Parts: sequence; structure tokens; C-alpha cells
Amino acid sequence: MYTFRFARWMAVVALGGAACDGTVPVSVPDRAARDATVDAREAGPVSDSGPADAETCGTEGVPCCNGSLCAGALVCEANVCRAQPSCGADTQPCCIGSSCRSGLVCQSGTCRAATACGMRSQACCSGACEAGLRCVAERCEPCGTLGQTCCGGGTCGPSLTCQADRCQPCGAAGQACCGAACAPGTECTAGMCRGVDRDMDGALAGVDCDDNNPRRAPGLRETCDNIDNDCTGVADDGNACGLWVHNGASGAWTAYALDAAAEMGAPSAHAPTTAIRFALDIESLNLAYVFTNTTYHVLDVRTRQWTASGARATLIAQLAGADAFAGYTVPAGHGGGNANIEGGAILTTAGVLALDFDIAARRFTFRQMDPVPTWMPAANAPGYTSIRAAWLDVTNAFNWVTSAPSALCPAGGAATQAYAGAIATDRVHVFEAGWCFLWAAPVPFASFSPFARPNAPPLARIATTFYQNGALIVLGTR
Ligand SMILES: [Ca+2]
Ligand SMILES: [Ca+2]
Ligand SMILES: [Ca+2]
Repeated sequence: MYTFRFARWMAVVALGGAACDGTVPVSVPDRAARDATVDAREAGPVSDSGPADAETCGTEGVPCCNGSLCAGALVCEANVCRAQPSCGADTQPCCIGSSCRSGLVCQSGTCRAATACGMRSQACCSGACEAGLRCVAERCEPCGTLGQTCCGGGTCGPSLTCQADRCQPCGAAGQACCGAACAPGTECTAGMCRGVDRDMDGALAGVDCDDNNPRRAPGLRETCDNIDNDCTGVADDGNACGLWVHNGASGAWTAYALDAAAEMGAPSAHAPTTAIRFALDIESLNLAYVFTNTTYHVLDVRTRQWTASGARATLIAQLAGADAFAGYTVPAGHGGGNANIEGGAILTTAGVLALDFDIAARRFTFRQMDPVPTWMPAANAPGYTSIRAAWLDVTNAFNWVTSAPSALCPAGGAATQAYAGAIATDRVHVFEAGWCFLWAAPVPFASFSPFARPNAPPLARIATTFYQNGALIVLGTR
């Protein structure tokens, strides 16, 4: 009895309470009522009392139980259980009315196990299929991938959309939107993804970091303009700026490219392309001679154009092979000197190279080689070879140096006038050059007036400096 009831119960459960192909009514009966009916049948009244017994069901020749259930190999035909040896069993043709034995369902005219539905190429289970399949013409077929029918509810896989019940690509320019989404560089307009480039710079929206500014797009040249041109997230990175001018009167810094022509895609033939070591500026000509380890380059300070260049030793023969790291010039006529001569000094590891620059002839001439200086007070002097950059300012017109010579020199005045500035490691050292020629106490780089101003070049970018006509000019590292 247990086996019969269990098999019957399992058949009902397997059908999930719903018929496949509509052939086997499988409404799940109230369990207590069903068990009572089957128990009554198994107890004997079915066979003993015959078909006339209205209390029996499920055996041969009597009504089916609960509309469709019959015992053992019987088939429920027209609501009567019948022995059917040639139909209704597994893999046999379905009997009249598409009937099969209990636990089987009629699929395309053949009785099959009730569980054989819902998977790929199987019959649908009451119109349903497992995930990734869809019931098409009573068969479970793949769906949802490119070119296939859409799955239930019109769904398709990633980057696909359901159009005319087919899964089609979506999201790219010219394709349908994926829902409301489109690929970077496109926007969903009236259901279609269309490329957008508002600033017409060739970078589509979503790819362009700023589609409202044609000076900003991936791949653009980073220029010195305080803007992140190439969409790296950082403005003026990659040493886009390499020349800074501090206007002493206004206190403002302005940054420029070291080679303005390079920003236009046509680098100057005369701009330095290797590390700048020092500069000698010629104030009366608004020029600066800028030196690398092997070359010199002439900068027109007013236009910031590089106007000439050549091998370093052809300009100053004594620089051949020298390790020169800083330099400065004294304006023509300063202190009653020759008005046609600017004096220059180049710091080299072997000593200080003294020069004259003839303004009319535009020529450097060697004067003498002085030994490495012994500076005082030693506590204030920079380490000689640690000097990164230097300049000479003979007026201190903007009071960048606030220390009083009287605090340094026995007969010093109250205000510094001529001084030499030097950047060494992370400090600015000031060499008093009017009274006693001693070093004042150094100050941290960022607290020296010009470098404390907004937009000052960072210490790490300073290759050389010079002071010319009221401006402090910085040339940057490469
Ligand atoms: Ca754009
Ligand atoms: Ca950038
Ligand atoms: Ca920029």
C-alpha cells in the first residue's frame, strides 16, 4: 500500500500540479481526501464491488480518481480507467484524448515521463522552460543570445536588446539603446545610441573628460595653460610648463612652456632639450644665455623665443669638460663699472670662472679662474656644490630680502640693497653684496617672498634662475 501511494504521490508532485500539453489533469487533490480515496480502493472494494460501486475509483472500468488518476498501468480515458496495452505507456502513443498512464504526459502524441519537459529541446512544462530557454511551438529552445528569440518578458543577454522578438546588439553608435544606456561617447536619443561630440574635438562624450571644451580631450598635447588638456586628471603635468616669470611689481607668477614653439607642434631648433644647468642673463639686451652640460641657448626674455644655440665650448672655451652648476651676472655699469661690460661668474666644481660680456660685440671673454670660495659665516653659507640656482639683484626693489645688513655687518645699513640669492637644497641663502659680503641666515624655500606667492614653481622644478629688469625668472627641469 505504501508503495502505491508513494508512487501516486510522486507522480502528482512531479507534475507540479499542472498538466503538460493539457493532456493529464493533475490538479493536486487535498491530501487527506486523496489518501482516503486511495486507501479505500486498496482495501478491496474496487474489485469486490465492481464498477457500480459509486464509492470506488481508479481501478479498471471505474471512474478515474480526482478526474484523471488510475491505478497501476491503467489509463484514464473519458474519465474511466482502462487497461490499454498498446497505448498510454512510456514511449507509446498517447491513448484517446491524449491520455497516458498516471505519471506520464502526452508530448507530440507520445507518452513520456512527466519530468521530461522544460529542458532544451524538450516539451515545455505548461508553457514554461528553464532559465535561458523559451517555449517556442511547445518546445524549449535557447533564447536571449545574439540572433535568438528573446526570453520571457522580452529579455536578452548583456549588450543585447529585444527587437521584433529577436536579441540584437545594442549600445553602440547606430544601435538601439540597451534600455536607456549607451556606450561611452554615445547618448540614447529616441531609443537609438548616437555619437555625441559637443565641442567637436573628435573625442565623443563619455570618452572626452570635458565635452564642452575643445582644448581638453584624451590624446591632446598637454600645454602650459593651467588646464588638464590630455585628460590625465592633472593640469600641466609632464613638465608642460618650464619657464616662470615673477613680476616683482605685481607679485604675480606667470608660467609658460620652456619652448612656446613646441606647444604649437614645431619645436624651436634652438631650445634646450637636455637638462639646464645654469644661465647668464644680459639685462641690457633682455637676453639670457642658458647652458646645459654641452650646449648653450640664447633666450629672448621678452618674447620667450629661443634665438640661437650651439656647443658650449664654442661660446666659452673654458667650459669644456667643466662641471658648472650655477651662474650670475652683474648689470653693466653697476658700481661705476664699464657700461659696455656685464660681469659674469660661473660656479664650477673646480672654482669660479670669471667672465666679461661685451655688450656691443656680444661676446664672452675669460677674465680669470678663482678658487672655490670659503664663505662666512659658515653656518649661513650654502654648501658650494649644493647650489641649485642663483641670481643677483642689485636693488632689492621689492624687499624680498628683509634681513638688515646692520645685523650682519659692523657698519651695515638698515636695508639690504645689492644681494645674491642662492637656492641650495631646500633653502634660500642671501649673500649681502653692498656692505660686508657675508651670508645672512637662510630661510626655507617656500618662505622666501617670491616663492611664497601663488603659482610659484615648485622647488623640484627649478633648474636655474636669474633676475632681470624687475622680474625673477625661473627655468625648469626637464
Ligand atoms: Ca568632445
Ligand atoms: Ca594632464
Ligand atoms: Ca595644460
